[in-house]
Amino acid sequence: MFHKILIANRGEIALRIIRACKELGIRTVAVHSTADADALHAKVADESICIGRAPSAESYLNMKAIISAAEVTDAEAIHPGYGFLAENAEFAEICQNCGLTFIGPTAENIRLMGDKIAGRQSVTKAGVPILPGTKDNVATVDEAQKIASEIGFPVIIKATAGGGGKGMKVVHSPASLPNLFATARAEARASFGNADVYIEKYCEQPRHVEVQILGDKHGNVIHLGERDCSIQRRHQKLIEEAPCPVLTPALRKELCQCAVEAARSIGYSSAGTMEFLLDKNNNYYFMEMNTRVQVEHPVTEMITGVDIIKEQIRAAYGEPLRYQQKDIKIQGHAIECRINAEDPVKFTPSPGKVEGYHPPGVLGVRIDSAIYDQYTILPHYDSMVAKLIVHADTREEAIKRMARALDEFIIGGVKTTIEFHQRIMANKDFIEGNVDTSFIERLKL
Ligand code: MV4
Repeated sequence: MFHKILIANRGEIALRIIRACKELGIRTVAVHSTADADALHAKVADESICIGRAPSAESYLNMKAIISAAEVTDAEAIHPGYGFLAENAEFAEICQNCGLTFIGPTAENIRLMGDKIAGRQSVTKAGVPILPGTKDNVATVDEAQKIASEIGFPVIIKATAGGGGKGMKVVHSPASLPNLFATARAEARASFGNADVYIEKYCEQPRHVEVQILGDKHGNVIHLGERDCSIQRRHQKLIEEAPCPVLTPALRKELCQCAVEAARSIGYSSAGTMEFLLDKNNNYYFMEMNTRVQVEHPVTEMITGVDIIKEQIRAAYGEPLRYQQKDIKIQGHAIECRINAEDPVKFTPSPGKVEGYHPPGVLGVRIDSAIYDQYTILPHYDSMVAKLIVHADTREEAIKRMARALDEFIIGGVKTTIEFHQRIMANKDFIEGNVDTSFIERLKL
C-alpha cells in the first residue's frame, strides 16, 4: 500500500480522506492556504505545508505548489477530494508525469466525461438511454432553431464543457431562443473558457437520481446503489438520500446495471457517479458522469457499509476491489443534510467565528465536518460547514432521526441552514417522498 498520500483539498473532505488513510496505515500530508493555518485538516495530518495565499487560485488550485509539496514530503500519491482539481485532466496527467499516483480515474476518462457531448455519445454506445438531443455543438441560432423544432419545445441549452447546471438555459418557444442561445454561449465562455453548447429535450420536474460506481484497475466495476439528490437550490444540492424512495426493485436493478455497463465500457477504475434524470413516468436518462468522489458519498456508505474512500485509495494503488456485486447489500435508509454557514432564508454566506459547538449523537448519526468551537469560518471558500448524516431501518425513521439530530445540533455565532432543514423534515411533500428538482423553488417558507 502507499506509505504517504498528499491531500489536495481542505475542510471536511480533507479530514474524511485523512481518516481513511489512518485506517489504512498511510501517512498523510495536508496542504493549506495561509488563511487555513488553523484549519483542522492541517492540524490532524502527519505533516502540513502552506501552498499559497487565501484565494483558491493561489493555493488549492495551484498545481505547481501542490506538486512541489508532494515532492518535498516524498508523498507517492495525491487525493484531490471533490471540487478544486478533482476533475482537472491536466492535473491528473501532471501527477502521473511526476511519478505521483492521482487517486481518481485516468486523465482520459476525466477528459471524456468533462466533454458533456462526448460523455453522452460514449454511454449511448453502452446502451444507456439519453434524452433526444444534438450529437455535436450547435454553433448558430439558425441551427439551434432547426434542432429545437425537430426535438420539440421545451428544450435545454447546455455548456459542452460545463456540468452541474452552470450556464444552462431552458427554452420554451422559438421567440425566446435567440436571446437565450446567446446568453448560454456567453455564460459558457465566461465560466468554462469555452462557448460551445448543445441542445437537449427538456425534461420537466424530474428527480435527480445518481448511481455510485466503484471500479478497479483489473476491469472490475460494481455499483453501490443509487442516491436521490432532488432537493437542490440553484444547482446546489441541499439534501441527499439513499435509496431513492420511488424506485421499484426491478427499476433499481436496471438503472444500476446500466450505470455499471457505461462505466465498464470506458474502463473506469475508480469511484465515480453516473447522474440520471428520472421523469414522472419513471423513465431514466443519463445526464453526466462525475469522475470524482462526491459530497454525498456518506449516504451510500451508511446503507452499504462500504468505505468508498478506502476502496478508492486501494483501487488507485492497483488492488482489486474487495467486493463483488453480490456482496453489496442495501440496508435501511440514509439521509444527508448539508449544513451551510448561510442565512437560512436568503442563502447568503454568513462567515465568522463559531461560538459554541454541540453536535448531536447516538446510534445512526454521523457528522462529517472540520469545524470546531472558536474556529473562524472563512469567507474565501465554500460555505458548507457540516454534513449531518443519519441512518435508520426505514425512511420514516430516518426522517425522525434527522429531525431529532437537527434539534440537538448547535453551531453558535454564525447563521446556519439548520432551521431550513428542520422545516424540510416537517414538510408533508418531503415526508411523502413527493419531490422533484423544483421542490425548493416552489417551497413556501
Ligand atoms: C436537464 C434538466 C431537464 N432536462 N436536462 C441540472 C444539472 C445538470 N447536471 C443538468 N441539469 C438538468 N438537466 C434536461 N434535458 C434539468 C436539470 C436540472 C436539474 C437536474 C438535477 C437537479 C436539479 C436540477 C435543477 C434544475 C435543472
